[in-house]
Amino acid sequence: MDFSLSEEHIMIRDAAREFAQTELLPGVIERDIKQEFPDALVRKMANLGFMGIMVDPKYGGSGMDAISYVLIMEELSKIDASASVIVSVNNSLVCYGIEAYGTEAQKEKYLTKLATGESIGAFCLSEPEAGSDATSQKTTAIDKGDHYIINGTKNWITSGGRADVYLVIAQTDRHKGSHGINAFIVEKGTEGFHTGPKEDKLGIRGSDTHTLQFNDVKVPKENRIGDDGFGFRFAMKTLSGGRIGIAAQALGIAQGAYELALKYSKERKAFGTEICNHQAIAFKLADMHTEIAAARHLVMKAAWDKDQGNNYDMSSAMAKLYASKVAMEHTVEAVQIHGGNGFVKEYHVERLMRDAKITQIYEGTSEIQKIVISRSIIRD
Ligand code: COS
Repeated sequence: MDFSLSEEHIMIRDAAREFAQTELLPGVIERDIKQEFPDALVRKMANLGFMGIMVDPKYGGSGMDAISYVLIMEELSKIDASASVIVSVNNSLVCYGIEAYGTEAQKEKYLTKLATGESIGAFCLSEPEAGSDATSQKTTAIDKGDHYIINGTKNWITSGGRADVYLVIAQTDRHKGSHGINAFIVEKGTEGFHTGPKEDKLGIRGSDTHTLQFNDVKVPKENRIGDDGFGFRFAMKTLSGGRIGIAAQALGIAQGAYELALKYSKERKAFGTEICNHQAIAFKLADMHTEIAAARHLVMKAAWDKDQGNNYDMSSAMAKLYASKVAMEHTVEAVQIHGGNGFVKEYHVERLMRDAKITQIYEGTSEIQKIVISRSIIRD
């Protein structure tokens, strides 16, 4: 057993840390207030290889491992969770989905542009009446021989208004249940495909979240991913990797809030001493440090499972469940340590607290993670 990072991993982490400090930090408060998508920063992240971290270099990717991916995600999320979710969805849900399960033609046409950041990807599973209950897809895709016709509504879609390539999950045969679902690649601008208004969100306000409408959208058959009926398993497999990314995002949010709280507690004085010298604050810092370290171990274990070729359905669910809980609880504590200053934007922790909440909801709520974990332990 070896808990140390390799020299290469340290270099990757430090490059992401440097980028987050110098590029993401300066405008992060303003982007949050204005709900501004970081277009220029996405291009810079693409130049660093962050949009296709794990993709094979022959498709324009960086060819890194999942450990590198979580290191990058943690560093970006410490500063700007809106930027990091764009990276996470593009990497784990869209690039991975196409690389692992797409045809060679799909990879050549779509993956290279996604991995280099020339295109941005979105993953469309959630619907107004099918969020956690993902088999109850109402969006339909009717087989018309050489093409499908898609009708329906998808919502809470990350990068919904900005993406170029959309992976759309739809029902092709409702009598077959989860085996009657397929996944399709839909291009922006396809006739009948409309983007609804942008959501006004509590957190990750710099990311671009929309409802999407599909009205008789014609998609060629070669854009279906995998064999007929593979769509639900495709979504589940892809989301398992996505959950590693979101767990790392939650870890980064928690670590960012902890670092700010520690620094503040060493500077702020009350009752004649720095507040870190009061046990009420010191014990909060001890809990944060311990639980964030535990979350990091779970996140690393899930990434390691993926790199080893092990099944990571359960380890990714455990990492996301725990890291998101730690992020939520300790960002609240970071605000508390900052007192009145924690309640104003300038000190960053109120934003991290708002950003933390979504990590307990998207890519499977905490309750869904408990279903995945409990089913795995009962089955095994
Ligand atoms: N890998 C491969 N196959 C899987 C799988 C996985 N990780 N998870 C489920 N399946 C298969 C099952 O084996 C089953 O196949 P069979 O019918 O051949 O036995 C099929 O898929 C249906 O699975 P299951 O019966 O477990 O479906 P449920 O309706 O009970 O739902 C949960 C399972 C709750 C785990 C699933 O709906 C889920 O993850 N929901 C949350 C979705 C989500 O994350 N939404 C957020 C959207 S992205 S922001």
